[in-house]
Amino acid sequence: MEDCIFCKIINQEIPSYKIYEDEKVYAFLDISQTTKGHTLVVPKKHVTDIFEYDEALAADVFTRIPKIARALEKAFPEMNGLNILNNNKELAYQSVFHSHVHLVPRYSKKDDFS
Ligand code: DGP
Repeated sequence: MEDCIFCKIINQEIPSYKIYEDEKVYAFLDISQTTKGHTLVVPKKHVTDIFEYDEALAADVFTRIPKIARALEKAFPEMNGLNILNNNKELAYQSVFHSHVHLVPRYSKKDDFS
C-alpha cells in the first residue's frame, strides 16, 4: 500500500533490522526498543488492524509467533520473559496502521515499562 511505512519496510524501500521473514510475514526490530530485542511481526499483506483479519491471515501471523519468540530467545539468551501485544485502532494506542504484533523481551523486573 502506498504511503504505508511498514509496506515500505517489507519491500525494502526503508531499511530495517530483520529478525525473520517468509512468504507471509516479516519481523523486524521496533525503532523504539522498549526493551532490547523489541520486535514487530507484520503480515506482508496490508491490513489495518485485527478487524480485517480472516482466519487464514490470523493463522499466517499467529502460528509463526512461537517460532519468532524462540529466535529472539536464542539471539538474546539473557531474556527471561516476553510480552506479546497488539494494539488496534487509535484509542488502543495503535500508531502505525498496518497491523503488527509487538514482541517485547523482558530481562528483569527493572525493565518495567508500564
Ligand atoms: P503501535 O503504537 O502499536 O502502532 O506501534 C508502532 C510501532 O512502530 C512503534 O513502537 C514504533 C514502530 N515504528 C514506527 N515507525 C517505524 C520505522 O520506521 N521503523 C521501525 N523499525 N519501527 C517503527
